[in-house]
Amino acid sequence: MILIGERINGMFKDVGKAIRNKDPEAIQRWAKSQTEAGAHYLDLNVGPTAEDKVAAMKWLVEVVQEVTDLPLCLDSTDYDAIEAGLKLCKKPAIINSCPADREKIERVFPMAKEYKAKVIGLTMDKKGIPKDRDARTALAMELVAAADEFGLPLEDLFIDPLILPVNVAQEHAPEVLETIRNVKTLSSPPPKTIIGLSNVSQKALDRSLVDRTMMVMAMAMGLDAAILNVEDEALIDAIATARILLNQDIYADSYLKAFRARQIS
Ligand code: THG
Repeated sequence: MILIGERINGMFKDVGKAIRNKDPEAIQRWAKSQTEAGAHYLDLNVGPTAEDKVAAMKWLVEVVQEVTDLPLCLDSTDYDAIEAGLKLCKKPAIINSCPADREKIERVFPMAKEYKAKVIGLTMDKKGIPKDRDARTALAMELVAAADEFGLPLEDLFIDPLILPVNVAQEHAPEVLETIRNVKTLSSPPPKTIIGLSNVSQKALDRSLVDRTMMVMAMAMGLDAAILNVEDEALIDAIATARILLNQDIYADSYLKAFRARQIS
C-alpha cells in the first residue's frame, strides 16, 4: 500500500498561512512528522488562497526537500505550477492530477514522460464527476488508452475514482468501491488505483472511524494507494490488519509493530 501524506495542503489553515507568509517552519514540521509516521510520498498542494501558484509550488518543493528525502506528489490544477515543481524534484514525482479531458491529457502525459513522473488520472471530465460506476469506469478506460498512446507504463498510472463526503454524497461511496474493482480488471497489467481518503469524512462526526472503514473496504476491492492522514494511528493499524486479512503480508503476532516500522510494505 502506497501511503501519501496529505497534510501539506493550503486547505489547512496553518499550512495556507505558512505559504502566504513564506514561513518554512510549519511546513517543515509537517514534512518531518509525516516522514517519521512512514509516508512513502508527500502530497504538496499550495491551496486555494496562494496568489502566485507557480512561485508557491517552487517554494514548497524546496523547503520540503530540505528536511526529507521522500518523493513528492504535486497536487494542483495549474500545470505551470506542477511543471515548475517537477523541475526541482530530486526524485521521480507523482503528478496529481489529470482528468479524462483531451486538452489536459495532451498537457500532462508528455510532461510525465519528460520528467519520469507518475500520473493520477481522475474519473471526471468537463461535465464533472459521474455518479455511477459504469461512467466512472469508462473515463478510467480513456485514461488507460491515453497512457498507452503516450507511452506511460500502466503501473505509473493511478486511477482515482474520486470519493466524496459521505454526509452530502452518500450514494457515491459504493460506486467508488465498484469502480476500483472494475479498474483492476481493465487491462493487463492493470493501472494502479488511488483515493484521497479524507474527502469521505469531511464534516463527519468521527472522521477517523469513517476514514478507516472506507479504507479497508477499498483495500478489499484492490486499492493500491491513498492520500491520507498518515499520523492517524488507528487508520494505519487498520491498514496493516487489512493487509494480513487479504493475505498480502504474512501473519506474525508482531505484525502491527512491523508495519509501523515499515519492515513490511
Ligand atoms: N484525489 C486526489 N488528490 C486529492 C484529493 C483526491 N488532493 C486533495 C484531497 N483530495 C486529499 N487531501 C485532503 C486534505 C485535507 C482534507 C481532505 C483531503 C481535509 N481538510 C480539512 C477539512 O476540510 O475539514 C481542512 C480544514 C482544517 O482542518 O483546517 O479534510 O480526492 N487525486
